[in-house]
Amino acid sequence: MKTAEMQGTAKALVAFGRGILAADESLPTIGARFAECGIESTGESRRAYREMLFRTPHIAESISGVILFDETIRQHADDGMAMIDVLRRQGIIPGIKVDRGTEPLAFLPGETITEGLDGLRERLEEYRELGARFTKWRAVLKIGHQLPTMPCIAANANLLASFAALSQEAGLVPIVEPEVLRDGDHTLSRCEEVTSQVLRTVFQALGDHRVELEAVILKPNMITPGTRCMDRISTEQIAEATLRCLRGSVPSEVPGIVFLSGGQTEVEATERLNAINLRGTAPWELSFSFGRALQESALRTWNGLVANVAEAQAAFADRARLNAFARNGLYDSEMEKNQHSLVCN
Ligand code: 5MM
Repeated sequence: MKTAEMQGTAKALVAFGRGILAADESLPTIGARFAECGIESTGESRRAYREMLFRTPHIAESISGVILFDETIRQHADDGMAMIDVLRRQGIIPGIKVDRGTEPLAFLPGETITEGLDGLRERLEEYRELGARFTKWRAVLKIGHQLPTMPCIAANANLLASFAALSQEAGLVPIVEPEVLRDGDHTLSRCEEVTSQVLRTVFQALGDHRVELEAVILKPNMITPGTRCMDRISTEQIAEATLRCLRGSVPSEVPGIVFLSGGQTEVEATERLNAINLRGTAPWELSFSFGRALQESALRTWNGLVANVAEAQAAFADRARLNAFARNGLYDSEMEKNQHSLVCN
């Protein structure tokens, strides 16, 4: 019963023409994003910002699910409705980030482990009771001189698998996010090599932990060169390398792959998602679970002011719609010119 429900949820999350909004920024991350716009980060400003996003008219046409932060799942909208019900009323599936961030790994300088397994079984029960239907856990891998190390990859893969197993035990679909960071001067092929190794290790661990792959969603990075790499790489090369990596690492039972944006610009992330979807058939749905690449224009437009809500919602709706097109391979860069809001001050 639980398995059938989870498979249905997983399919709905990666349904044709829709994708996921990652709105699960932890307090330091949302604080940094707000600070860039001069907005003070308080419980109330975070609540108002997220209510603005979730109440965007017709947003469920492009957004299938939203990943929430623990604070948000307990908050209420201006009219007293639980935030999670604002999403459900829109026809959006609520999910929850359950990891508790990263800590440095002892004796492995520059590498981190993701924490959050302690008490997770009880927290998952509570989140399901509150209405969440999927979960997310992010592991962070850094490319550098002799990095990432195998112990770091293996430790994070095992934690992702433990998280996924516990989530499914609670009837929640796990989004497994092993993010290989873009920071660095590494080449496209180095990113492909590392990401392939990470993904293979993660799927080995998921199998060892008897996780049902039909009820798992993978949230990987696209294969890109490092942010300080000087090579000129085309969108098509990125799409080709990304698909080659996924074909060699991700079992076909997985229903969907939703990319993180990882600091790409909004337009870059959309163009690359589109190119990936244009390159022929793949066994999985290929969609998005962007944070920054869905929110950047909306956040800058909102700027903490009630007066800007409608315009910010238009900016969010535009970006979500363009990514929904890209997720179907139907995006064209000309579409960027016809949006409501071309904002970024
Ligand atoms: C939205 O940011 C998420 C939370 O990150 P922190 O725990 O570090 O605050 C993050 O996991 C996000 O879901 C993914 O990294 C994708 O976001 P981007 O911005 O890379 O698309």
